[in-house]
Amino acid sequence: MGYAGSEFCFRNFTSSSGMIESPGFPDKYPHNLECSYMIIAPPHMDVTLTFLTFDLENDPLLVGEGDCKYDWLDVWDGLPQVSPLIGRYCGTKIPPEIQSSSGLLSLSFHTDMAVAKDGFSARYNMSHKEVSDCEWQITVSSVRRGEQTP
Ligand SMILES: [Ca+2]
Repeated sequence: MGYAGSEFCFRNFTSSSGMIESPGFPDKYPHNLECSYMIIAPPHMDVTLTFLTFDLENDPLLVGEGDCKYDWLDVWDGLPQVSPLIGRYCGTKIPPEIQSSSGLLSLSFHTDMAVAKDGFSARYNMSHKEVSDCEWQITVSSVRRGEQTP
């Protein structure tokens, strides 16, 4: 079909919210895909990804979660292949809500040469990082008179 390498298959998302769908969604996705999507938040922002629909070719011999053999969606907490893998998903079970810790989420969508399903759609949102402990700012107000008198 020629999706590979097209704008449908490699895309960066930088607006504050948006939708990511498999190529051709809601129709069946093409075979032999190696798609890559990156959601890139500005500094001090994080990304939350929420799946709305999910239907990828199932692996009937699936032993454990993440053992998908045919079609799968990988979600990385950062750059693809090099950052921690949050999960590998296939079948019809909708993945849990996913949050980045680095302001960057990557999705790798792989399909093999046979059996296509409807694919996936997900919504992402960027939000300000929650203030972490190391960013506490301590201010000491002046000691009230009267409390120090003996
Ligand atoms: Ca397939």
